[in-house]
Amino acid sequence: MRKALITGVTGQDGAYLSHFLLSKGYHVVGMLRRSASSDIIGARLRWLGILDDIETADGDLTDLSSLIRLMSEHKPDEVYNLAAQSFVATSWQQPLLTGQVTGIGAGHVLEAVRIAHPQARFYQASSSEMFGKIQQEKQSETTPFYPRSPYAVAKLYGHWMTVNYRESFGLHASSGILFNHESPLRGIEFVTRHITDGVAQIKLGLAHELKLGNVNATRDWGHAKDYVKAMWLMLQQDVADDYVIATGITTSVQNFAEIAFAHAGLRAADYVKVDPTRLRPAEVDVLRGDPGKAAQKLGWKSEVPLAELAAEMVDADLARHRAKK
Ligand code: NDP
Ligand code: GDR
Repeated sequence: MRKALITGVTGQDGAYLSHFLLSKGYHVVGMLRRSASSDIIGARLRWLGILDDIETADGDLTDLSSLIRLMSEHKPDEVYNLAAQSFVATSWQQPLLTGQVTGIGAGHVLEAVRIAHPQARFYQASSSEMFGKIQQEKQSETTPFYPRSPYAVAKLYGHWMTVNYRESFGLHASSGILFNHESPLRGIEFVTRHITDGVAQIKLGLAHELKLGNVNATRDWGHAKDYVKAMWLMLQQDVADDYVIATGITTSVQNFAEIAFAHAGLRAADYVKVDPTRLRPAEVDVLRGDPGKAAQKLGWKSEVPLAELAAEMVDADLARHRAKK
């Protein structure tokens, strides 16, 4: 039985990736950091009905010794580094912590692999945020980076360390440059989930307006369950490499809100209020990925269209709020 170690297993992608790997017959070890709320941190895994199907192990991205111990004890075939301080807006409030977790943390995992188990195949969760102030209209693996937040700067460190450890030490280390991907398990602070949760609350009479920041920003949004498959495909290749994972279509926040409200039979214009306190110190105005290399080399493509994704998210939020009522 093949064994995978996942950092960030309690997050959106960790939950979907665990589900996918279990369906492929893997033994999944999920690294958990210590929490005073251990009863709720497995909520996403529970939602997918797999909390009891994975093995959990203590560790923290900022604690190299815990990572080395994990590699030597479990000797995983595949290591997926998904853990991060992943909310861009928070990275201006906690820039150094973001650097330590999202940047240096990736270095720690690479070091643990190199020291304790260099045979493992390694996946780094890189991000389209690294393109930031875009240098090309469609961003591919060869597009120059221009990070616009402490989060993106930290992700660049993790990305280049992955490339460097592959080139320096021959590790099978791949970096997935993933564009935004969403689901009913998306954190509530991210804009799509903030919108679908707001739509559900308004529909059920629990709220009367939805505050948003920059509604003109556009993103290339796909479904998380499609994107975790791409992570796995990267580690099945004979040669490690870097891949952009995206739909190739970009949509504004405003447009996403209109789609989500319409699904609930409402008009976004009646409820959306722009709140300047939600604007960021520096914005990534537009992102649109070119998934051509992933299509050609991995045989991967995004399957779920945006309207279907938004509908699934609104329906899940409606069901959650109805259950609470
Ligand atoms: P989430 O924010 O949902 O999950 C982040 C995970 O990291 C959680 O499990 C969290 O644990 C864990 N974590 C945070 N700090 C530490 C730490 N110090 N030690 C150990 N674990 C820690 O992120 P997503 O699932 O959305 O994203 C997965 C990865 O992919 C992240 O690295 C993100 O930056 C990157 N990414 C995401 C994209 C997206 O659109 N979703 C696009 C491109 C990249 P806890 O539950 O305890 O807080
Ligand atoms: P992003 O996701 O920063 O792209 O990072 P987020 O959903 O937070 O923002 C997307 C865009 O929407 C604009 N926006 C708002 N954002 C939030 N959160 N709340 C609002 O009310 C709001 N109004 C407008 C933002 O300004 C931005 O332009 C996500 C994370 O998952 C990262 O970890 C990942 O690397 C990238 O996607 C790819």
